[in-house]
Amino acid sequence: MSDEIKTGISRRGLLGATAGSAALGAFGGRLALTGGAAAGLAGIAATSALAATDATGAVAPGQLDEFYGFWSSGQSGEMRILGIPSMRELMRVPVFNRCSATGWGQTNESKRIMQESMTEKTKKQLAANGKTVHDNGDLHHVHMSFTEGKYDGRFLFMNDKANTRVARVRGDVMKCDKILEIPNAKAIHGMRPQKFPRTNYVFCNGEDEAPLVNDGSTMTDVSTYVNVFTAINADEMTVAWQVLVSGNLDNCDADYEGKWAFSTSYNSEMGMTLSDMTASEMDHVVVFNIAEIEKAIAAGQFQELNGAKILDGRKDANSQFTRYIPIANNPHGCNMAPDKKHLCIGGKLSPTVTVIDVTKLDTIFAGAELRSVVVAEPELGLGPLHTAFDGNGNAYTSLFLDSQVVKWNIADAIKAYAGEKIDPIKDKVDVQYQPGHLKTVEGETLDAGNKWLVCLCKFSKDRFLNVGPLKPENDQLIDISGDKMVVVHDGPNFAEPHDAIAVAASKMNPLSVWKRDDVMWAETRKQAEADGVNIDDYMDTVIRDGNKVRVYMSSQAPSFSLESFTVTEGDEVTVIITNLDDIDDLTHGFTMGNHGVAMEIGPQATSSITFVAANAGVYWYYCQWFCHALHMEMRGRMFVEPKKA
Ligand code: CUK
Ligand code: CUA
Ligand code: CA
Repeated sequence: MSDEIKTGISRRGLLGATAGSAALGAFGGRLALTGGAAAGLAGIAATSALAATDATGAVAPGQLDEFYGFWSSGQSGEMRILGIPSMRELMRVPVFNRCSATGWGQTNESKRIMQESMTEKTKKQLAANGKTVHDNGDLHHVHMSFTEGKYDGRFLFMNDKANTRVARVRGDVMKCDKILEIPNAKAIHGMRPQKFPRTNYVFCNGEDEAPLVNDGSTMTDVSTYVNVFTAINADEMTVAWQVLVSGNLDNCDADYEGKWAFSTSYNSEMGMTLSDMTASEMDHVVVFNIAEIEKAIAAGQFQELNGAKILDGRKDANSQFTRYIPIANNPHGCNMAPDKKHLCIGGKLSPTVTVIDVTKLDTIFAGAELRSVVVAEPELGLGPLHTAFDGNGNAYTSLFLDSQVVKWNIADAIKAYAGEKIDPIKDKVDVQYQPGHLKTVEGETLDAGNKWLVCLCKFSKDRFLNVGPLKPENDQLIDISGDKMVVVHDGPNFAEPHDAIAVAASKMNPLSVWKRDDVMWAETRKQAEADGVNIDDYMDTVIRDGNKVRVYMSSQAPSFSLESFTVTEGDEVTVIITNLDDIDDLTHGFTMGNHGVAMEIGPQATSSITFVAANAGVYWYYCQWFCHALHMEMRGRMFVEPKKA
């Protein structure tokens, strides 16, 4: 297989079998635009595809990737967009972090999003430290919205473990539009959108245990500690409901019928130390019964705490909201197969993956023995964390301790569990090193692909030039189209992608130029209207409002409409800019020298930023986004007059 790919041309490729047909699919969309007879098209497609992508996943200059890869970035707090199979980084989308280039976390538009759902406690905590927004986040999981089990391109959702938040990024502009701080829960970790009938909910796991009323009355009385599972209303980005659980929550997923959500727990012991957390033989996976929960919410059987409707799904409550299926101690990954039937739980401390048949889950709510829904438990290797799937019934599990990916067949694992003499393991490949998540293209959807697997390794050690004690991670591309898996590409990446998804390019259609009526600056528009300024047109107006000054200007390459403006020492200055350029890729910026102020203004966008002019003097502002041959000249002066005595 790999030999065929290496030569670039093979009988198989030209005939459009396995490898060739995958490539054909990739380029069919674009070539279709050129018209022509079907036979001719197929021929062209095969040639172009072979020229554009070689066996290492390299995509030739000028050629486009077949898939968008949406990457988490862990403690960097942003979402990244990579091309697959090239593994080229295409964009960074700031979400929980602050961004020097775009002004995310500084512009009024982004601060509104970051502050919108902040709890009073968080506001107090930030204010006490001289801040108005968080500077950091810990973004582990990025997932796209679904319609009927397939990606629909509308939204991407992502967690922040550090500050207990969930954010949403719009698929049309690739900017964050909502950040929700989740009340009652602590440390949102596992997070998944509902897959069917569409993403009405985003399910979120609170990983850390804390007293439900966390007011400082006790640390030692662990019986007051709880963990909270949250369903977010995905359209509104509000909390729909919460369920109290026994044990903590790690990773989660949802089924393909819209009936269930699942969460792994590594601390059923409710231990507070490492030895306590690993004390039991078994932990569990929690099954959430969505219909029963919705019924109870509709019937008003909830308690309200900090604005959220909470149900008690702990073991002692004996509710119909949850079931706790015993799993070998300290499981981790929670991955639903695209066969709509099998849920795979990574053993982590156990060398096994536990396979649960979700079509049998009704029986355990009717009293059947909890482990009766386990249909396979293949022994795969050391440290199984996460599992990905292709469209042929195979699963790929990362083995953290073995530094390997193991390919196994789900049907064979089920037969083996039933006593048949059959080895479900089909192949193992070394990866470099210590893999966490791994992803096939669209493998968490009904469109699961059979060509590429991305493996996100936590260590890179000797794989790259030494850049000091802090090394990059290593995202590896693996060709899974043949019987043997082949690692074809190393992709160094900065801290620290946990997870990624791949979405067919044909499912995404982002804008190149903003629409003028975008909600992103709706609040800014209101203020401008009150000031009698039309932000959709040329503007060069300075409004004085006590010690608040609002400076309205337009940008059009290579100049700002205002070459200078004047304020008084101590004024609170808001600069509002509309970029009147409406050309692809013509972004301007606004940086105020020596004021720590910078923002991006995309084509046809409006952005605003507020700062206090503390020192009298002349200050240049300039466009920091290269936009024109005279980009350096795109600048102007702010004069700060001394305060009159
Ligand atoms: S977790 Cu990082 S490797 Cu946060 Cu999805 Cu498993
Ligand atoms: Cu405008 Cu550079
Ligand atoms: Ca445990």
